[in-house]
Amino acid sequence: MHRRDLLRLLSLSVLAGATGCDGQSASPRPEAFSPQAAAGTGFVPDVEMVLMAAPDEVSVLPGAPTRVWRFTGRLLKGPADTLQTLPGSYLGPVIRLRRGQKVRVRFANQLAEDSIFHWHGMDVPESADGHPRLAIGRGHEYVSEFEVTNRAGTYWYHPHPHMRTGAQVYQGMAGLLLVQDAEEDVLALPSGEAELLCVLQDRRFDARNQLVFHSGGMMEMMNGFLGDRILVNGQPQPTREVDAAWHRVRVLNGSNARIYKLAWSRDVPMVVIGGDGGLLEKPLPKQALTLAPGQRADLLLDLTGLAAGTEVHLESQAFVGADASVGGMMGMRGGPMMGMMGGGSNVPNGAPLRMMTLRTRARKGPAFRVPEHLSSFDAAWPASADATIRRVPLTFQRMEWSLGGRTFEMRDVAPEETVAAGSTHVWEFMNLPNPMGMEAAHPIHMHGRQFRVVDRTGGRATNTLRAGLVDAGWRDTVLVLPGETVRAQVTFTRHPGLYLYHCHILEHEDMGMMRNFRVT
Ligand SMILES: [Cu+2]
Repeated sequence: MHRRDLLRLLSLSVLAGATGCDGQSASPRPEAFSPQAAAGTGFVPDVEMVLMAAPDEVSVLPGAPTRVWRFTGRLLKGPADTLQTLPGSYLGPVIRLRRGQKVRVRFANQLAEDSIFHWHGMDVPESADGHPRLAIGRGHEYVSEFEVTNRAGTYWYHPHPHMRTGAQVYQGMAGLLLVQDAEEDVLALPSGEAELLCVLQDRRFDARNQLVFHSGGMMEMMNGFLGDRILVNGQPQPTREVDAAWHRVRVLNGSNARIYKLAWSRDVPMVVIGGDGGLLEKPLPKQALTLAPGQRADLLLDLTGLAAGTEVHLESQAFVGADASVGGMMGMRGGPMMGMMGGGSNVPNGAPLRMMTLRTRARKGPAFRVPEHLSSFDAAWPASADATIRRVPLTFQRMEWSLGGRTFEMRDVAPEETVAAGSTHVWEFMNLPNPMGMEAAHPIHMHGRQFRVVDRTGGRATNTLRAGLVDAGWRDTVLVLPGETVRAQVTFTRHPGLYLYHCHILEHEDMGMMRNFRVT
């Protein structure tokens, strides 16, 4: 027996003992698959940590604490600032990694149900990608190992078990992963107190401050779950005292289904410097920024020149709910049928929101000038003339959302879903009209490598989310509005194995709007 296997067995028995777990409640791993073996021998990590998923209680609203499920981290090896706890938040630790680091993560599941988690946006080996067939039961540990090859950017991690992703993320299971590299270092972007991390999520609470999730009602599955309170890092409408200085604001839409149209109050411009997969070529000023579930935005914010005590709010501007959510012949476009069908939230998609307040102090920050040029990596994107073209209709059929005419089967891979490692494809995500009028905006996420948006055609010119879309730069999640076709060019990972692509409205994903692709 290898030493590592012995250690693993020991840690399992320790975990089982710690919870009084008798071992019978722990379900066996559904497939013989050894991440240790897959990662190969001789892997010497620069960073090693335990990420434990377990029930906990946190204070969210005044009064009783809220029961959540959350990740907690413990660093075993690596730089001391690798893990950062967000104060007062149910979110998992912020993990800071550098490009080139070798990382080993020991995922310990102390939840009452199976789980596994995914490094969203990261190009990692199959064994570290969090496919639902790899979910482990309570008391078990899953070891994943990978080298950080992604460029600097804002990534994240969240569970990915079969049909339970929405529920587990909703209970609190998510965290940020920030990658740094030399290209980003050169820019000396605002950091420390001047770097604001904002994870946007919506939740519903009962009278005892406990989370209320959907009941599986038809409209909530069709639309995706919408809460009626917006939380930033797990807190409702937080206010932060900040210097009258430049800030870097990194935003993740970690909501199950809600789309935001982000803007600052006081007409403070939104300066976008990065997206899902790192920095853009140059700063992009926007009036408002559409951010769909799963997507990230990297922003610069100029608060210099503001008098002490000035408040700037992060808002979501109003948009037409039907531009994002399900329509249909049954009069469900926000009509009276909505409530009867279990539409649920009294804060529909598109309702204007105030999410966070920044209040300036008298103190000024260090001088900063926005770089004219951010990244040459971004400019070097070659549009491929000989890419393999594949059409992927997004449709509503047989009362299900589907991808390419199919829904998720644990190991099923269609011929057109089999791709050669390192090959370049253009996948055309076609959000097709449905005879019943059932249509929705779908944020389509591909695991593995980041992709580029080649173009976006069709749809309604009047769609109120369209002006806020940012398709520039490297993306892993792209919002396809009703009637649109988005062409995405991807060069697949060099790691062989089974990966996923899916809608990141988590209720759609859990309903089966997800498929495997196999890299050969
Ligand atoms: Cu969807």
